[in-house]
Amino acid sequence: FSMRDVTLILPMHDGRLLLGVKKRGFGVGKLNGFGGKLNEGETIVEAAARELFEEVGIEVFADDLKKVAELTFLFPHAEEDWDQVVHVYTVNSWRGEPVESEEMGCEWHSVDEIPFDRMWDDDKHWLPRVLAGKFVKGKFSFGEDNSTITAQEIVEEA
Ligand code: 6OG
Repeated sequence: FSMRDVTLILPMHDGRLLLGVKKRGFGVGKLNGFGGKLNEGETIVEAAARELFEEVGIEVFADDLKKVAELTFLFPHAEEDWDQVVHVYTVNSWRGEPVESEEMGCEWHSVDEIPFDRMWDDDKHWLPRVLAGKFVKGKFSFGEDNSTITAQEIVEEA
């Protein structure tokens, strides 16, 4: 089997990061970037642009998406389809104003005060490096509760 590709997009403006609050599904209640699975026939950046529009109402050009990380998440205690490769992008220009959707609320946070306690356990490990301008490759395994990290590997590329 091959792991599914998923997108995660972090809109940034003026030293602040726009984060979504997931209202349902995988990771409900957590603060996170925007994104999700690919539709049939879509490229990863097309999927990223679509998810941004669907979840928070902003429109981006594919060329403005900057890939900043590639993260593999393994959930040995969950069903196999939880395992995923998350392609992470930042974007700093878009059309429209962020709006809440049925699926997602949204909040701006200063890059100096990211509320890691409200985010996935892995974020505190890779997001600070991304905010410092690094490209990060990471692999995280989660324990029986499917939310605590039991093993991790992070490689930073300049
Ligand atoms: P759906 O599969 O519900 O979208 N995602 C994660 N993001 C972070 N920061 N950490 C994780 O640690 C994550 N696992 C999944 C990818 C799920 C969304 O949540 C992200 C997608 O943007 C395990 O459609």
